[in-house]
Amino acid sequence: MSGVFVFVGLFLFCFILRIAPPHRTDCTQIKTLSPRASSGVYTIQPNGAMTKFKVYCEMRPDGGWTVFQKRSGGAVSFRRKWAAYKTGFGNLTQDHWLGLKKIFYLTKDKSKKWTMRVDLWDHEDGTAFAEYKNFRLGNEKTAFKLHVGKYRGNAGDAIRGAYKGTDQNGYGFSTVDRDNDGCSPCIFGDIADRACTFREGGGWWYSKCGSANLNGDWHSYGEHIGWASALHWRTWKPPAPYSAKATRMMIKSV
Ligand SMILES: [Ca+2]
Repeated sequence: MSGVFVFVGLFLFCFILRIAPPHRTDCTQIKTLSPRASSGVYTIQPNGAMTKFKVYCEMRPDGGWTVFQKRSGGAVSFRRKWAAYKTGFGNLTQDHWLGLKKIFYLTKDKSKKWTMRVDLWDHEDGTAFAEYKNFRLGNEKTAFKLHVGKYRGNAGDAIRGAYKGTDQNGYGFSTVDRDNDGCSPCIFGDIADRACTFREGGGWWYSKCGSANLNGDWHSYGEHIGWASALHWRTWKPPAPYSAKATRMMIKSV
């Protein structure tokens, strides 16, 4: 008789496992499981993350993308310290930075490979993009070191840089209160800077400053050319520093 109960119990246990929804690890998985899922805010818990957190998912025909940076105006300041860049700030449905720790948790899962996409919008109704294979961040001990693989796109590979010796791939993150930028000092013409954040404001994977920084101050049309601190992708619109009207950075697992 007890054998029957064990059998029924096992059957029920397996049944519950079958119908329990798998926990959501990232936007790509959500889109794969629910192909008609729409763009919006979802709660996820990547494998290896201690807690759940919310992200904005950009659902596109090529998959679900987890957004980690969005700029579209000056309402949210990106002049923030290490602690803010680590945990994230802003409003997920509007301008925000998801947080280095969350990006780290997403990309530390070695069973997945990640593509990072940068979308840029200019002030003249133009757009451009850059995609990088094998994107991941190191842990906090490495200052969330940036790793990117092969580039493709039409915005140029600003992470590897428009100038020699400014490759941001393999560099740690810097903020006004955490200097990992490789300048001690850097010489720009007749100016010597010890920290890129003095010029650029927001946090980034600066490498002797370099050619990419989408976390500087936002500038409106008419004020969008020539500022050191702005939304730069120098391979896109050289040579004068051009500040994008809007930007988005996001990742997709493959
Ligand atoms: Ca420095």
